[in-house]
Amino acid sequence: MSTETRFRACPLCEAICGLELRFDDGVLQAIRGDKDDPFSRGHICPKGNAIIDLERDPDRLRQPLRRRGRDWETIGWDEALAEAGERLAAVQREHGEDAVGVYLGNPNVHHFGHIAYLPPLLRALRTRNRFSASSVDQWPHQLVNLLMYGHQWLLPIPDIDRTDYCLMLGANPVASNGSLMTAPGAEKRLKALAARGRLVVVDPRRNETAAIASEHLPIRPAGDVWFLLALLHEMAALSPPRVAHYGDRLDGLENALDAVRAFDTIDVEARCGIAAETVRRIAAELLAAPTAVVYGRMGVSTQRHGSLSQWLIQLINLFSGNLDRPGGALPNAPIVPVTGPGTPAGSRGRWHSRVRGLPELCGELPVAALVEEITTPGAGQIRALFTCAGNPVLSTPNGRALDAALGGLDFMVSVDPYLNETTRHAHLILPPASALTQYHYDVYFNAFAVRRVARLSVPLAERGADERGDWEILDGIGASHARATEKSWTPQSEPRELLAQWLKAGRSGIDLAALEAAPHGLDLGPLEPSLLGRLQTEDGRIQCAPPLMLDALSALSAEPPAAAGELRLIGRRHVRSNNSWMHNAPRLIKGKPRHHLLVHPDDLLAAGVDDGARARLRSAHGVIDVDVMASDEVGRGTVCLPHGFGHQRDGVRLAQAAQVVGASYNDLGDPSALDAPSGNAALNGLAVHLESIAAAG
Ligand SMILES: Nc1nc2c(c(=O)[nH]1)N[C@H]1C(S)=C(S)[C@@H](COP(=O)(O)OP(=O)(O)OC[C@H]3O[C@@H](n4cnc5c(=O)[nH]c(N)nc54)[C@H](O)[C@@H]3O)O[C@H]1N2
Ligand SMILES: Nc1nc2c(c(=O)[nH]1)N[C@H]1C(S)=C(S)[C@@H](COP(=O)(O)OP(=O)(O)OC[C@H]3O[C@@H](n4cnc5c(=O)[nH]c(N)nc54)[C@H](O)[C@@H]3O)O[C@H]1N2
Ligand code: SF4
Ligand SMILES: [Mo]
Repeated sequence: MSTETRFRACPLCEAICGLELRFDDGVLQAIRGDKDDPFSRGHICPKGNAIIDLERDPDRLRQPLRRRGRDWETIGWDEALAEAGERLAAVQREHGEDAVGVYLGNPNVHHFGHIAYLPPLLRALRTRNRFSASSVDQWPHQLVNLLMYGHQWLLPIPDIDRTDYCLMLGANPVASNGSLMTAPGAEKRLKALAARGRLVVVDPRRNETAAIASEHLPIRPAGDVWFLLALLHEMAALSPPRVAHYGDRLDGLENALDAVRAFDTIDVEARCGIAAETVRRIAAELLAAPTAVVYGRMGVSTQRHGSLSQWLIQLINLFSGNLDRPGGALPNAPIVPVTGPGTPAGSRGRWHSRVRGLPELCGELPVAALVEEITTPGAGQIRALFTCAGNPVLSTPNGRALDAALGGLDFMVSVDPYLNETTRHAHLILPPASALTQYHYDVYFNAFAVRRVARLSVPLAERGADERGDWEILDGIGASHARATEKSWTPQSEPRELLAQWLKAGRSGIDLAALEAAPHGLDLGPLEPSLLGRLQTEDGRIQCAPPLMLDALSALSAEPPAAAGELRLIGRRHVRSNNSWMHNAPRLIKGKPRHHLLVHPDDLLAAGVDDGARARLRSAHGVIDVDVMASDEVGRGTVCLPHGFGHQRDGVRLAQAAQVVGASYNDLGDPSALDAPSGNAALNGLAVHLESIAAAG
């Protein structure tokens, strides 16, 4: 038997851990964390090991599938790619360019083949009906970066390895491994932080990160904007802004502070459940710490006031002098730049969605509007859909309605290795070859990392002759669409050559040869201040008081306080789940079930539902049946359910996942619940009603 050990970065989550993979006679047998990766230092989670399951999965598609009524037939690549391009072009010829919609899911950003080869295809499709998982995720961050710093990816990263004090809201890196904060082995890093200084977690649930933190402050779902307003207000009462080192590069700070001061009579405890004196103490602690950083993530962004909250977080870091300062929040300076000349800075409102008139953000429309754009007749109606690495039926609000709407499309093509809840509606499924056969470089996650790092992943095996790499599929669709529309199509170089070009353009001095010579990756040092020199706003200053934020803030004053006795739904992630798509991996689904709705015991009593019973959960938009579990991790008024379940649907080819019980959170989702400035979906904080099945009738 021949045994070989090879290395690459994990393609599954933002932590980009280095992996050591053992192949026996060419077959992947074992995976460990790569202890020589200077960034991840041997860390691996159960999902990393589950790559073995993905490689062996008999349900994984390897050749194109074409629908034949209720059945599927396997077809060759040339035929499949030709048909994909031709049918998209045919719909556009008849109904206009916007009649083709696009949905891009989360894994796109995990594969160089997608990062580099999607943009030319999207340019060729010329549709304004572009949607992605960004609008159920980080849009508020992109919008606030754009408004304040002039570029969607001038993103200050919390310097968690060096800070003395971290206030963390709506994030659970111990389960999720950091997000817009690439930090492999986040748990170890945060434990070190808590030992060195203080880690305060603000979250409606005592999550896994709160369990290792110095302190947990339970907050009412979607109450963050009130907490952050009160916090900045208290800071401003305690100290003048510590902003001398920004010189004349600040614009509008006093305006912003005046707008915050206008909220001086708010009853913060009534609004968010955190007492005023606690807010005062946290303000003092933030100002007293030698270095401090506030970080807010998913739980903050996917709620009604996501953008306001992210704006206030930037202002708080700025006010305390910790923006663009070691130990605070600083943008990374990656060797393949995602900001600066030639990169899309971002935009808002260049066009609007047809039905609801929602503004475009950074070239896309809110995915919460996708259903109505498919089902509402008229010029510009979406009649064909291209999905790539996405499962919007389980991931976006109003998933059940989307499930139905997809069935009515004239044509749908999905680039995806699985026949799942979404792709079951496709006419063509184009499955990419394993990531292990592809070149990869983490263009985005190196840019979001808490250190300056770089790591190249080279193919560890050859793809099969009857398989295609992701980049080949995307290029192939573009070429056939161009043929069908009689346009020219210039294929890009192959991934290795393309990456070499990008590295050269980045002028870091690190070229492909240097990356190839460092199979475990390069550590280029800690984050360094660079924001002021990279601002892309028109006047080159930080815009502290963008009119869009000031308007949203004044609208907030009219919002009524939460009604007593209502239940608000929030989500959670588990280290053995990955959004909606890894429940087909046997090693991830074994053990106790993880789909339960967590309910405070008093709320169970009030609802007349027994611990462990199946009960009915209702929102204004849907009904699901859930298994409940009494838990004091959540306070009264908060119930908690993971997303990404709900696999029991006709025609899905996921033998393992089909046995995983649990309903889809997003079947309850309200497509009109948005963070208004960005259009991001307000997934968290949804009002729900719980009752026993018997009472529901
Ligand atoms: N209620 C609720 N909803 C949420 C969230 C939440 O916290 N709560 N989180 C939101 C967030 S943050 C996100 S990012 C979205 C995710 O939303 P999506 O990206 O739509 O969903 P995923 O579950 O990540 O689905 C990934 C899809 O990509 C496919 N795939 C996996 N690997 C590859 C590959 O290598 N190539 C290709 N072509 N396809 C691949 C999978 O089979 C699957 O179909 O969900 C959002 N939805
Ligand atoms: N194991 C695993 N890892 C993952 C993923 C996965 O599915 N599984 N998904 C990946 C993806 S796509 C992403 S975007 C990241 C997300 O990574 P994180 O941003 O860390 O997201 P979550 O782990 O969902 O944690 C969100 C927290 O927000 C809390 N929360 C909900 N509502 C509110 C609120 O109103 N206010 C406050 N303050 N908190 C609230 C929830 O209780 C939860 O603890 O994780 C990535 N990593
Ligand atoms: S933490 Fe993320 S990157 Fe690391 S092994 Fe797990 S899934 Fe892969
Ligand atoms: Mo995400």
